Amino acid sequence: MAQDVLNLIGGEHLPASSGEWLDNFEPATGQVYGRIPRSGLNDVEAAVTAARSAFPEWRSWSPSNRRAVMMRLADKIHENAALLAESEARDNGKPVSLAAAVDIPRAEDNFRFYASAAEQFSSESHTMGDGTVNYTLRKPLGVVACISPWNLPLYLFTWKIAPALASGNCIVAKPSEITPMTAYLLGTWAKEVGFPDGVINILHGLGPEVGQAMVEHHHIRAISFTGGSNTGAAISATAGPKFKKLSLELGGKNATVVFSDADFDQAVSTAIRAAFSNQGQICLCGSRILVQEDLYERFRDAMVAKVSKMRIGDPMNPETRMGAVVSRAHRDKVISAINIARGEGGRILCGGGRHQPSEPRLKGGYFVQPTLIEGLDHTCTTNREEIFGPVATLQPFKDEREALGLVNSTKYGLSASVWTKDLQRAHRFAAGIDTGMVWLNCWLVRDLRTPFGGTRQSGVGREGGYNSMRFFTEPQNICVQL
Ligand code: TXE
Repeated sequence: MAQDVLNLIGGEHLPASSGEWLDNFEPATGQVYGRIPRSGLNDVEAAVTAARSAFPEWRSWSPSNRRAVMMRLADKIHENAALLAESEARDNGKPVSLAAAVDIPRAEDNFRFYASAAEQFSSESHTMGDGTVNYTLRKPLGVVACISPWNLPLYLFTWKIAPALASGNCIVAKPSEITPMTAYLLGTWAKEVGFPDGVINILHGLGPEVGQAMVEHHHIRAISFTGGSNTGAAISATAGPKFKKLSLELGGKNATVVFSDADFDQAVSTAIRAAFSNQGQICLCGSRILVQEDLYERFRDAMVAKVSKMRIGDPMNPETRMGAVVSRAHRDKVISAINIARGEGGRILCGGGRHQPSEPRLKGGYFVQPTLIEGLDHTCTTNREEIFGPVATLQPFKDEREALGLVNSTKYGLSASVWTKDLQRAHRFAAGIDTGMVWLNCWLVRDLRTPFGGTRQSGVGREGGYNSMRFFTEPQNICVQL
Protein backbone atom coordinates (compact mmCIF):
# COMPACT_ATOMS: atom_id res chain seq x y z
CA MET A 1 0.00 0.00 0.00
CA ALA A 2 1.45 3.39 -1.02
CA GLN A 3 2.18 5.70 1.86
CA ASP A 4 2.57 9.29 0.68
CA VAL A 5 3.87 11.97 3.00
CA LEU A 6 2.91 15.64 2.87
CA ASN A 7 4.47 18.94 3.89
CA LEU A 8 3.21 20.69 7.02
CA ILE A 9 2.83 24.41 6.38
CA GLY A 10 0.84 26.75 8.63
CA GLY A 11 -1.01 23.79 10.16
CA GLU A 12 -2.04 22.32 6.79
CA HIS A 13 -0.80 19.10 5.21
CA LEU A 14 0.02 19.92 1.62
CA PRO A 15 1.74 18.47 -1.45
CA ALA A 16 4.54 20.50 -3.07
CA SER A 17 3.23 23.61 -4.78
CA SER A 18 4.77 22.33 -8.03
CA GLY A 19 2.71 19.15 -7.76
CA GLU A 20 5.89 17.11 -8.20
CA TRP A 21 6.69 13.98 -6.20
CA LEU A 22 9.73 11.86 -5.41
CA ASP A 23 9.71 8.11 -4.83
CA ASN A 24 10.34 6.77 -1.35
CA PHE A 25 12.07 3.38 -1.24
CA GLU A 26 12.03 0.61 1.33
CA PRO A 27 15.72 -0.33 1.69
CA ALA A 28 15.03 -3.94 2.68
CA THR A 29 13.14 -4.65 -0.55
CA GLY A 30 14.42 -2.01 -2.94
CA GLN A 31 10.77 -1.26 -3.79
CA VAL A 32 9.01 2.10 -3.91
CA TYR A 33 6.44 2.22 -1.12
CA GLY A 34 5.32 5.83 -1.18
CA ARG A 35 5.99 9.33 -2.42
CA ILE A 36 7.23 12.56 -0.90
CA PRO A 37 6.59 16.12 -2.11
CA ARG A 38 9.39 17.54 -4.22
CA SER A 39 9.29 20.91 -2.52
CA GLY A 40 11.08 24.04 -3.68
CA LEU A 41 11.34 27.78 -3.33
CA ASN A 42 7.56 28.46 -3.20
CA ASP A 43 7.05 25.93 -0.43
CA VAL A 44 9.91 27.45 1.57
CA GLU A 45 8.36 30.89 1.06
CA ALA A 46 4.99 29.65 2.32
CA ALA A 47 6.54 27.88 5.33
CA VAL A 48 8.62 30.91 6.32
CA THR A 49 5.58 33.20 5.99
CA ALA A 50 3.55 30.86 8.22
CA ALA A 51 6.39 30.67 10.76
CA ARG A 52 6.85 34.43 10.82
CA SER A 53 3.18 35.06 11.44
CA ALA A 54 3.11 32.47 14.26
CA PHE A 55 6.23 33.83 15.94
CA PRO A 56 4.77 36.78 17.94
CA GLU A 57 2.25 34.50 19.64
CA TRP A 58 4.64 31.59 20.22
CA ARG A 59 7.40 33.74 21.70
CA SER A 60 4.88 35.24 24.14
CA TRP A 61 3.86 31.85 25.54
CA SER A 62 5.09 31.31 29.09
CA PRO A 63 7.86 28.73 29.49
CA SER A 64 5.46 26.48 31.39
CA ASN A 65 2.92 26.55 28.56
CA ARG A 66 5.65 25.73 26.06
CA ARG A 67 6.76 22.93 28.32
CA ALA A 68 3.21 21.55 28.53
CA VAL A 69 2.62 21.40 24.78
CA MET A 70 6.03 19.84 24.17
CA MET A 71 5.34 17.21 26.84
CA ARG A 72 2.07 16.39 25.10
CA LEU A 73 3.95 15.79 21.85
CA ALA A 74 6.35 13.53 23.80
CA ASP A 75 3.28 11.64 25.10
CA LYS A 76 2.15 11.15 21.50
CA ILE A 77 5.56 9.70 20.58
CA HIS A 78 5.22 7.37 23.56
CA GLU A 79 1.68 6.26 22.69
CA ASN A 80 2.66 5.64 19.06
CA ALA A 81 6.06 4.10 19.77
CA ALA A 82 5.31 0.81 17.98
CA LEU A 83 4.00 2.56 14.85
CA LEU A 84 7.00 4.90 14.80
CA ALA A 85 9.51 2.06 15.28
CA GLU A 86 7.97 0.07 12.42
CA SER A 87 7.86 3.15 10.20
CA GLU A 88 11.50 3.93 10.94
CA ALA A 89 12.55 0.34 10.17
CA ARG A 90 10.62 0.31 6.88
CA ASP A 91 11.92 3.74 5.82
CA ASN A 92 15.55 3.34 6.88
CA GLY A 93 16.31 -0.40 6.80
CA LYS A 94 17.37 -0.50 10.45
CA PRO A 95 16.17 -3.38 12.63
CA VAL A 96 12.80 -2.64 14.20
CA SER A 97 14.29 -3.84 17.51
CA LEU A 98 16.88 -1.04 17.34
CA ALA A 99 14.30 1.59 16.41
CA ALA A 100 12.10 0.43 19.30
CA ALA A 101 14.96 0.34 21.82
CA VAL A 102 16.91 3.42 20.76
CA ASP A 103 15.52 5.77 18.10
CA ILE A 104 11.97 6.24 19.28
CA PRO A 105 12.58 6.35 23.06
CA ARG A 106 15.35 8.87 22.41
CA ALA A 107 13.03 11.02 20.27
CA GLU A 108 10.58 11.06 23.18
CA ASP A 109 13.42 11.90 25.61
CA ASN A 110 14.58 14.75 23.38
CA PHE A 111 11.15 16.34 23.64
CA ARG A 112 10.84 15.77 27.40
CA PHE A 113 14.37 17.00 28.05
CA TYR A 114 13.93 20.25 26.12
CA ALA A 115 10.38 20.74 27.41
CA SER A 116 11.98 20.94 30.88
CA ALA A 117 14.73 23.16 29.53
CA ALA A 118 12.08 25.68 28.43
CA GLU A 119 11.36 26.25 32.13
CA GLN A 120 14.89 25.89 33.44
CA PHE A 121 16.92 27.90 30.96
CA SER A 122 18.12 31.13 32.54
CA SER A 123 20.20 34.12 31.58
CA GLU A 124 22.84 35.99 33.53
CA SER A 125 23.24 39.25 35.35
CA HIS A 126 26.47 41.00 36.31
CA THR A 127 26.61 43.67 38.99
CA MET A 128 29.38 46.27 39.06
CA GLY A 129 30.76 47.86 42.26
CA ASP A 130 28.91 51.15 41.82
CA GLY A 131 25.49 49.56 41.73
CA THR A 132 25.40 49.23 37.97
CA VAL A 133 23.63 46.06 36.86
CA ASN A 134 23.91 44.25 33.55
CA TYR A 135 21.30 41.70 32.74
CA THR A 136 21.34 39.60 29.61
CA LEU A 137 18.15 38.70 27.79
CA ARG A 138 18.10 35.53 25.75
CA LYS A 139 15.73 36.21 22.87
CA PRO A 140 14.46 33.62 20.41
CA LEU A 141 15.81 34.21 16.92
CA GLY A 142 12.51 34.02 15.05
CA VAL A 143 12.41 31.48 12.23
CA VAL A 144 15.13 28.82 12.24
CA ALA A 145 15.93 25.90 9.94
CA CYS A 146 16.60 22.37 11.17
CA ILE A 147 18.06 20.02 8.54
CA SER A 148 18.59 16.42 9.55
CA PRO A 149 20.05 13.24 7.99
CA TRP A 150 18.80 9.72 7.31
CA ASN A 151 20.78 7.59 9.74
CA LEU A 152 18.81 8.33 12.92
CA PRO A 153 15.78 10.01 11.37
CA LEU A 154 13.37 10.89 14.18
CA TYR A 155 16.11 10.85 16.84
CA LEU A 156 18.12 13.63 15.14
CA PHE A 157 15.09 15.51 13.82
CA THR A 158 13.72 15.92 17.36
CA TRP A 159 17.20 16.63 18.77
CA LYS A 160 17.14 19.81 16.68
CA ILE A 161 13.53 20.93 16.67
CA ALA A 162 12.92 20.42 20.42
CA PRO A 163 15.47 23.01 21.65
CA ALA A 164 14.50 25.38 18.82
CA LEU A 165 10.87 25.27 19.96
CA ALA A 166 11.68 25.31 23.69
CA SER A 167 13.58 28.55 23.28
CA GLY A 168 10.64 30.21 21.53
CA ASN A 169 11.47 29.91 17.82
CA CYS A 170 9.22 28.82 14.98
CA ILE A 171 10.77 26.17 12.80
CA VAL A 172 11.04 25.20 9.18
CA ALA A 173 12.45 21.68 9.36
CA LYS A 174 13.55 19.25 6.69
CA PRO A 175 14.14 15.56 7.32
CA SER A 176 16.27 13.64 4.84
CA GLU A 177 14.47 12.87 1.58
CA ILE A 178 15.60 9.27 2.06
CA THR A 179 13.83 8.85 5.44
CA PRO A 180 10.87 11.27 5.64
CA MET A 181 8.22 9.10 7.28
CA THR A 182 8.60 9.56 11.04
CA ALA A 183 9.03 13.34 10.83
CA TYR A 184 5.83 13.41 8.78
CA LEU A 185 3.97 11.35 11.40
CA LEU A 186 5.22 13.63 14.18
CA GLY A 187 3.88 16.64 12.29
CA THR A 188 0.41 15.10 12.03
CA TRP A 189 0.07 15.38 15.83
CA ALA A 190 1.28 18.98 16.23
CA LYS A 191 -2.13 20.64 16.03
CA GLU A 192 -3.88 18.03 18.16
CA VAL A 193 -1.47 18.50 21.08
CA GLY A 194 -1.87 22.27 20.93
CA PHE A 195 0.93 23.80 18.85
CA PRO A 196 -0.40 26.95 17.16
CA ASP A 197 -0.43 26.66 13.36
CA GLY A 198 2.83 27.80 11.81
CA VAL A 199 5.06 27.08 14.82
CA ILE A 200 6.13 23.75 13.33
CA ASN A 201 6.57 23.60 9.55
CA ILE A 202 8.01 20.52 7.89
CA LEU A 203 9.14 20.42 4.28
CA HIS A 204 10.13 17.38 2.25
CA GLY A 205 12.30 17.19 -0.82
CA LEU A 206 15.86 17.22 -2.10
CA GLY A 207 18.72 18.86 -0.22
CA PRO A 208 20.08 20.91 -3.13
CA GLU A 209 16.53 22.15 -3.92
CA VAL A 210 14.36 22.73 -0.86
CA GLY A 211 17.29 22.48 1.62
CA GLN A 212 19.30 25.04 -0.32
CA ALA A 213 16.30 27.38 -0.54
CA MET A 214 15.90 27.18 3.24
CA VAL A 215 19.56 27.98 3.83
CA GLU A 216 19.35 30.95 1.45
CA HIS A 217 16.11 32.40 2.77
CA HIS A 218 16.50 35.93 4.07
CA HIS A 219 14.20 35.42 7.09
CA ILE A 220 15.81 32.19 8.30
CA ARG A 221 18.17 33.35 11.02
CA ALA A 222 19.92 30.13 11.99
CA ILE A 223 20.58 26.70 10.54
CA SER A 224 21.13 23.61 12.60
CA PHE A 225 22.45 20.87 10.31
CA THR A 226 23.58 17.28 10.74
CA GLY A 227 24.90 15.38 7.75
CA GLY A 228 27.96 14.86 5.59
CA SER A 229 30.98 17.17 5.80
CA ASN A 230 30.73 18.14 2.12
CA THR A 231 27.12 19.22 2.57
CA GLY A 232 28.16 21.11 5.71
CA ALA A 233 30.78 22.96 3.67
CA ALA A 234 28.20 23.84 0.97
CA ILE A 235 25.77 25.13 3.61
CA SER A 236 28.52 27.22 5.24
CA ALA A 237 29.45 28.73 1.89
CA THR A 238 25.85 29.89 1.41
CA ALA A 239 25.04 30.92 4.97
CA GLY A 240 28.40 32.48 5.94
CA PRO A 241 28.18 35.63 3.80
CA LYS A 242 24.59 36.11 4.98
CA PHE A 243 25.82 36.06 8.63
CA LYS A 244 23.41 33.35 9.74
CA LYS A 245 24.06 31.38 12.89
CA LEU A 246 25.28 27.88 12.04
CA SER A 247 25.56 24.68 14.01
CA LEU A 248 27.14 21.86 12.00
CA GLU A 249 27.37 18.24 13.16
CA LEU A 250 29.27 16.41 10.44
CA GLY A 251 31.09 13.18 9.78
CA GLY A 252 33.61 11.17 11.76
CA LYS A 253 36.32 8.57 11.36
CA ASN A 254 36.40 7.57 14.97
CA ALA A 255 38.91 5.29 16.64
CA THR A 256 38.32 2.55 19.19
CA VAL A 257 41.63 2.22 21.06
CA VAL A 258 42.29 -0.98 22.99
CA PHE A 259 45.32 -1.20 25.29
CA SER A 260 46.52 -4.66 26.30
CA ASP A 261 45.27 -4.24 29.90
CA ALA A 262 41.67 -3.63 28.76
CA ASP A 263 38.76 -5.79 29.93
CA PHE A 264 38.98 -8.16 26.97
CA ASP A 265 35.40 -9.37 26.65
CA GLN A 266 33.86 -5.96 27.16
CA ALA A 267 36.27 -4.33 24.74
CA VAL A 268 35.56 -6.95 22.03
CA SER A 269 31.80 -6.75 22.34
CA THR A 270 31.73 -2.95 22.52
CA ALA A 271 34.16 -2.55 19.61
CA ILE A 272 31.77 -4.70 17.55
CA ARG A 273 28.73 -2.71 18.66
CA ALA A 274 30.58 0.56 17.97
CA ALA A 275 31.54 -0.57 14.47
CA PHE A 276 28.31 -2.20 13.31
CA SER A 277 25.32 -0.68 15.16
CA ASN A 278 22.78 0.70 12.73
CA GLN A 279 24.78 -1.01 9.92
CA GLY A 280 27.71 1.28 10.80
CA GLN A 281 25.66 4.33 9.89
CA ILE A 282 26.17 6.46 13.01
CA CYS A 283 28.52 9.42 12.97
CA LEU A 284 29.94 8.11 16.28
CA CYS A 285 30.72 4.61 14.98
CA GLY A 286 34.23 3.37 15.70
CA SER A 287 35.40 2.46 12.21
CA ARG A 288 39.13 2.29 13.05
CA ILE A 289 39.97 -0.28 15.71
CA LEU A 290 43.47 0.22 17.12
CA VAL A 291 44.79 -2.61 19.28
CA GLN A 292 48.06 -2.78 21.23
CA GLU A 293 50.39 -5.18 19.43
CA ASP A 294 50.74 -7.86 22.14
CA LEU A 295 46.94 -8.24 22.22
CA TYR A 296 46.34 -7.69 18.53
CA GLU A 297 46.02 -11.25 17.18
CA ARG A 298 43.86 -12.51 20.02
CA PHE A 299 41.60 -9.47 19.77
CA ARG A 300 41.34 -9.69 15.99
CA ASP A 301 40.48 -13.39 16.05
CA ALA A 302 37.83 -12.87 18.71
CA MET A 303 36.27 -10.06 16.70
CA VAL A 304 36.31 -12.01 13.44
CA ALA A 305 34.72 -15.04 15.13
CA LYS A 306 31.83 -12.95 16.43
CA VAL A 307 31.34 -10.70 13.41
CA SER A 308 31.28 -13.68 11.01
CA LYS A 309 28.28 -14.99 12.94
CA MET A 310 26.29 -11.75 12.78
CA ARG A 311 22.99 -12.48 11.08
CA ILE A 312 21.66 -10.02 8.56
CA GLY A 313 17.94 -10.07 8.01
CA ASP A 314 14.58 -8.45 7.48
CA PRO A 315 14.48 -5.20 9.49
CA MET A 316 10.80 -5.83 10.19
CA ASN A 317 11.58 -9.11 11.98
CA PRO A 318 11.91 -8.38 15.73
CA GLU A 319 14.76 -10.93 15.97
CA THR A 320 16.94 -9.15 13.38
CA ARG A 321 20.01 -7.30 14.74
CA MET A 322 21.47 -6.15 11.41
CA GLY A 323 19.31 -4.78 8.60
CA ALA A 324 19.80 -3.08 5.24
CA VAL A 325 21.83 0.06 4.51
CA VAL A 326 19.76 3.06 3.66
CA SER A 327 19.77 3.28 -0.14
CA ARG A 328 21.03 1.70 -3.32
CA ALA A 329 23.45 4.61 -3.86
CA HIS A 330 24.76 4.24 -0.33
CA ARG A 331 25.17 0.48 -0.72
CA ASP A 332 27.18 1.05 -3.88
CA LYS A 333 29.31 3.65 -2.09
CA VAL A 334 30.06 1.22 0.76
CA ILE A 335 30.89 -1.64 -1.66
CA SER A 336 33.15 0.67 -3.63
CA ALA A 337 34.95 1.65 -0.38
CA ILE A 338 35.55 -2.06 0.32
CA ASN A 339 36.98 -2.46 -3.18
CA ILE A 340 39.23 0.54 -2.63
CA ALA A 341 40.47 -1.15 0.57
CA ARG A 342 41.25 -4.28 -1.45
CA GLY A 343 43.09 -2.18 -4.01
CA GLU A 344 45.12 -0.55 -1.25
CA GLY A 345 46.28 -4.00 -0.12
CA GLY A 346 43.79 -4.54 2.71
CA ARG A 347 43.11 -8.14 3.80
CA ILE A 348 39.41 -8.84 4.18
CA LEU A 349 39.04 -10.78 7.44
CA CYS A 350 35.29 -11.30 7.09
CA GLY A 351 32.46 -9.99 4.93
CA GLY A 352 33.65 -8.00 1.95
CA GLY A 353 30.59 -7.74 -0.25
CA ARG A 354 26.85 -7.64 -0.71
CA HIS A 355 24.58 -9.96 1.21
CA GLN A 356 21.74 -11.77 -0.51
CA PRO A 357 19.00 -12.86 1.92
CA SER A 358 17.05 -15.98 0.99
CA GLU A 359 13.57 -14.50 1.54
CA PRO A 360 11.99 -13.52 -1.81
CA ARG A 361 10.66 -10.26 -0.25
CA LEU A 362 14.24 -9.10 0.35
CA LYS A 363 15.58 -9.97 -3.11
CA GLY A 364 16.14 -6.36 -4.18
CA GLY A 365 17.24 -5.11 -0.73
CA TYR A 366 20.40 -3.15 0.03
CA PHE A 367 22.30 -5.54 2.29
CA VAL A 368 26.04 -5.41 2.99
CA GLN A 369 28.02 -8.00 4.94
CA PRO A 370 29.70 -6.76 8.12
CA THR A 371 33.30 -6.38 7.04
CA LEU A 372 36.62 -6.28 8.92
CA ILE A 373 39.84 -5.36 7.15
CA GLU A 374 43.47 -5.38 8.29
CA GLY A 375 46.84 -4.59 6.81
CA LEU A 376 46.24 -0.92 6.00
CA ASP A 377 48.11 1.97 7.54
CA HIS A 378 46.76 5.38 8.52
CA THR A 379 47.74 7.07 5.25
CA CYS A 380 45.40 5.08 3.00
CA THR A 381 41.98 6.29 1.87
CA THR A 382 40.23 3.51 3.78
CA ASN A 383 41.56 4.82 7.09
CA ARG A 384 41.08 8.47 6.21
CA GLU A 385 37.64 8.79 4.60
CA GLU A 386 34.30 8.17 6.26
CA ILE A 387 32.62 5.05 4.82
CA PHE A 388 29.49 5.19 6.99
CA GLY A 389 28.64 1.54 6.55
CA PRO A 390 29.33 -1.85 8.19
CA VAL A 391 33.06 -1.68 7.52
CA ALA A 392 35.89 -1.32 10.04
CA THR A 393 39.65 -1.69 9.94
CA LEU A 394 42.03 -3.15 12.52
CA GLN A 395 45.51 -1.71 13.11
CA PRO A 396 48.12 -2.69 15.71
CA PHE A 397 50.06 -0.08 17.70
CA LYS A 398 53.14 -0.29 19.91
CA ASP A 399 52.64 2.27 22.65
CA GLU A 400 50.59 5.23 23.83
CA ARG A 401 52.52 7.68 21.68
CA GLU A 402 51.94 5.78 18.49
CA ALA A 403 48.27 5.22 19.34
CA LEU A 404 47.69 8.93 19.91
CA GLY A 405 49.29 9.76 16.57
CA LEU A 406 46.98 7.28 14.84
CA VAL A 407 43.84 8.51 16.62
CA ASN A 408 44.54 12.09 15.59
CA SER A 409 45.67 11.27 12.04
CA THR A 410 42.42 12.04 10.18
CA LYS A 411 40.79 15.32 9.22
CA TYR A 412 37.83 14.47 11.47
CA GLY A 413 37.53 15.05 15.21
CA LEU A 414 34.21 13.72 16.44
CA SER A 415 34.72 11.01 19.06
CA ALA A 416 36.92 8.19 20.36
CA SER A 417 36.46 5.20 22.65
CA VAL A 418 39.46 4.15 24.75
CA TRP A 419 39.87 0.87 26.62
CA THR A 420 42.37 0.47 29.48
CA LYS A 421 42.32 -0.29 33.19
CA ASP A 422 45.14 2.17 33.88
CA LEU A 423 43.32 5.25 35.18
CA GLN A 424 46.22 7.64 34.78
CA ARG A 425 46.80 6.57 31.21
CA ALA A 426 43.08 6.80 30.43
CA HIS A 427 42.81 10.43 31.49
CA ARG A 428 46.17 11.44 30.04
CA PHE A 429 45.35 9.79 26.72
CA ALA A 430 41.82 11.24 26.57
CA ALA A 431 43.12 14.78 27.07
CA GLY A 432 45.54 14.31 24.15
CA ILE A 433 42.83 13.29 21.69
CA ASP A 434 41.62 16.02 19.35
CA THR A 435 37.93 15.12 19.27
CA GLY A 436 34.84 16.70 20.80
CA MET A 437 33.97 13.57 22.78
CA VAL A 438 35.87 10.68 24.34
CA TRP A 439 34.38 7.58 25.95
CA LEU A 440 36.58 5.73 28.46
CA ASN A 441 35.76 2.03 28.73
CA CYS A 442 32.36 2.60 27.11
CA TRP A 443 30.79 3.88 23.90
CA LEU A 444 27.76 6.01 23.06
CA VAL A 445 26.70 6.54 26.66
CA ARG A 446 24.77 9.81 26.42
CA ASP A 447 23.80 12.42 28.99
CA LEU A 448 21.72 14.97 27.10
CA ARG A 449 23.20 17.85 29.14
CA THR A 450 26.74 17.36 27.84
CA PRO A 451 28.30 19.20 24.87
CA PHE A 452 27.86 17.12 21.71
CA GLY A 453 29.86 17.82 18.57
CA GLY A 454 33.23 17.64 16.92
CA THR A 455 36.38 19.48 15.99
CA ARG A 456 37.88 20.14 12.54
CA GLN A 457 35.86 18.55 9.69
CA SER A 458 33.45 17.00 12.18
CA GLY A 459 31.73 20.29 12.65
CA VAL A 460 31.31 23.66 14.25
CA GLY A 461 29.57 24.32 17.55
CA ARG A 462 28.09 22.05 20.16
CA GLU A 463 24.58 20.74 20.70
CA GLY A 464 23.12 19.35 23.90
CA GLY A 465 21.82 20.85 27.13
CA TYR A 466 22.05 24.62 27.27
CA ASN A 467 24.42 24.64 24.28
CA SER A 468 21.42 24.17 21.99
CA MET A 469 19.30 26.69 23.93
CA ARG A 470 22.09 29.25 23.57
CA PHE A 471 22.45 28.49 19.87
CA PHE A 472 18.76 29.11 19.24
CA THR A 473 18.72 32.43 21.17
CA GLU A 474 20.37 35.81 20.74
CA PRO A 475 21.87 37.36 23.88
CA GLN A 476 21.12 41.01 24.47
CA ASN A 477 22.91 42.75 27.33
CA ILE A 478 21.10 45.60 29.07
CA CYS A 479 23.16 47.79 31.35
CA VAL A 480 21.35 49.92 33.94
CA GLN A 481 22.86 52.41 36.36
CA LEU A 482 20.76 52.51 39.48
O1 TXE B 1 23.90 13.34 3.47
P1 TXE B 1 23.70 14.85 3.24
P2 TXE B 1 23.86 12.17 2.41
C1 TXE B 1 27.73 11.27 5.69
C2 TXE B 1 28.00 9.87 5.21
C3 TXE B 1 27.23 9.82 3.94
C4 TXE B 1 27.43 11.21 3.42
C5 TXE B 1 26.39 11.70 2.47
O2 TXE B 1 29.36 9.71 4.95
O3 TXE B 1 27.70 8.87 3.06
O4 TXE B 1 27.39 12.02 4.57
O5 TXE B 1 25.11 11.36 2.92
C6 TXE B 1 20.24 17.90 3.25
N1 TXE B 1 21.41 22.54 1.42
N2 TXE B 1 26.65 11.37 6.64
O6 TXE B 1 24.15 12.59 1.01
O7 TXE B 1 23.64 15.17 1.80
C7 TXE B 1 19.70 16.55 2.86
O8 TXE B 1 18.51 16.69 2.14
C8 TXE B 1 20.66 22.19 2.46
C9 TXE B 1 27.05 11.60 7.98
O9 TXE B 1 22.58 11.54 2.61
O10 TXE B 1 24.67 15.55 4.09
C10 TXE B 1 19.51 15.92 4.22
O11 TXE B 1 18.31 16.39 4.83
N3 TXE B 1 20.44 20.92 2.83
C11 TXE B 1 25.94 11.98 8.83
C12 TXE B 1 20.71 16.44 5.00
O12 TXE B 1 21.13 17.60 4.31
C13 TXE B 1 21.02 19.96 2.11
C14 TXE B 1 24.60 11.48 8.57
C15 TXE B 1 21.88 15.46 5.09
O13 TXE B 1 22.23 15.04 3.78
C16 TXE B 1 21.84 20.26 1.00
C17 TXE B 1 24.32 11.33 7.15
C18 TXE B 1 22.02 21.63 0.67
N4 TXE B 1 22.79 22.02 -0.36
C19 TXE B 1 25.36 11.25 6.26
N5 TXE B 1 22.28 19.11 0.47
C20 TXE B 1 26.22 12.23 10.28
N6 TXE B 1 27.22 13.04 10.57
O14 TXE B 1 25.54 11.73 11.13
C21 TXE B 1 21.76 18.10 1.23
N7 TXE B 1 20.98 18.62 2.22
